[in-house]
Amino acid sequence: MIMKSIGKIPHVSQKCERTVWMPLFSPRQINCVLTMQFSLNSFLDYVQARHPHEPEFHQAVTEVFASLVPVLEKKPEFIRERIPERIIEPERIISFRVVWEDDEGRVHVNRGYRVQMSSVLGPYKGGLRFHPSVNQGILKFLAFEQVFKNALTGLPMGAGKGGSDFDPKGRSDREVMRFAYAFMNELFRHIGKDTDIPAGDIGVGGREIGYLFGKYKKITNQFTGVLTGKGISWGGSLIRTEATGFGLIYFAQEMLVSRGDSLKGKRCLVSGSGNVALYAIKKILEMGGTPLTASDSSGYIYDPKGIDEDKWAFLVDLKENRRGRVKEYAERYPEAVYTPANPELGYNPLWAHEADCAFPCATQNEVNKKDAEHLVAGGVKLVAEGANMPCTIEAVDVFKENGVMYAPGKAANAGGVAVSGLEMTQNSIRIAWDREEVDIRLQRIMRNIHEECLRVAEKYGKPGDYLFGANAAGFLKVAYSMLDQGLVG
Ligand code: NDP
Ligand code: 2IT
Repeated sequence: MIMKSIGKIPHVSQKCERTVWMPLFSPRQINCVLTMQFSLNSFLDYVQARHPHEPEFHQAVTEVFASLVPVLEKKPEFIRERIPERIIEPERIISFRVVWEDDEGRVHVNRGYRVQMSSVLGPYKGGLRFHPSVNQGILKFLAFEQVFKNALTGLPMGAGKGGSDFDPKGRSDREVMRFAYAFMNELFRHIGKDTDIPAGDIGVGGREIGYLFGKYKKITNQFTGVLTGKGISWGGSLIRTEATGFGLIYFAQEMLVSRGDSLKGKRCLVSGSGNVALYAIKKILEMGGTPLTASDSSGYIYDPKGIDEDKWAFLVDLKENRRGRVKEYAERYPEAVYTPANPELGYNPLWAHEADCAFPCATQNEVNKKDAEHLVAGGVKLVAEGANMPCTIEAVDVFKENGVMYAPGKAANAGGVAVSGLEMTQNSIRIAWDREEVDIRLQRIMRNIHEECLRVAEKYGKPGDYLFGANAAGFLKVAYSMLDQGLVG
């Protein structure tokens, strides 16, 4: 067995997953060890030593490779060809200075990035995040997740992620425009409709894509599908705005239907109030469920009567047009309770309400072990991730131990990038499909991802394990394609 044989190698600690790789072997010996065998602990030590100070990236790699041990055991050619080491190494990382001027004439300096992770299945594809927490490690984790997610969609897309530590909150439209222009002044030389196609993520929505696209067009003198999430009148796709949230709920519905159940009548906890959360809430309503919560970084609202169509319209106007805070929801609807965020608590009380389903749609690591225990105690039977890696590894363990159905983001939130792929197709053939056409294709893609996760999980003797199924199905597609293309793959 692979794990056992590695356990005999001296000086490679098996006690702690976070020990630093000790260079007690020559590079040739290490190469030999890695070529013949795979050990999760040794591999994670190697990742730690090679990519230090990037906890989110380590977390994402750990979660994926913990699943992949049974896959790698059956495929020695992946170890021989160093697929694990290759797949975690970005093909290219671009980091650049972004200088812009605010409305008072003050000069600001931000850092911009694009992590071009994998082009084995198609041009680099993935969002841009504008948030003060952005750093290289966070973008590497997001780009790594994107590799498997994009593979699962079945569309010809490689993977990338980018962004900046710029904080759009409280900035005027003109300030956001000047920042976006300055960002594109450098990014434009690294992207293109057949090279790398960015889109939105946290802090990057229709407004930002508009400024970025306008600047790209101006510099290059080309009107191409270089970005997705564009406005409908200038090359965007219908349903792209709704796609991630809609796709998430289509996926959850598939999960429930596979157990002879449905979303009808289900009480749902949703975090976030951005692009993903808003359209997840909308689709929960359409499916006959009751959304009970929404949040932003300042706090959350709990509406015991449920967020209905009118309240949803209020929330959309508040968030998309007025860029307000969810607190205003409770001021408008007194039956709702607003609870300010309190990080010192060590858990988020949003997840402690009684419910049937939970959809974390804000950001990474927003559901920890304690939150997961609260969800289980509150009766939640299904957790599907709208955000990327919102649940910690310990939280996922709690779901597993308690029989909670759990779908990782790389499967459940793939609807956004899937419709981005459909936007690229429409741009290429210079046609705009109607809403129904795009929605049907989105539903079909989410159904296929659901089936593929279950099929691969079943094949490896892990029926119903969506985490394993998503990681293994995504990995196998990418790994075989890398073998096909040789060492540049
Ligand atoms: P938005 O910027 O539209 O909304 C983000 C929401 O999450 C806001 O309500 C925001 O509150 C909240 N939030 C962000 N950071 C934090 C934080 N550190 N703590 C608490 N709340 C926070 O982003 P999206 O809805 O597009 O993205 C949400 C998640 O979904 C991300 O993980 C993203 O990577 C993922 N995703 C997005 C896709 C897309 O197509 N947009 C596709 C697939 C996944 P506030 O306004 O106060 O910051
Ligand atoms: O995380 C994601 O999948 C996204 N932010 C969407 C990426 C895209 O290219 O549409």
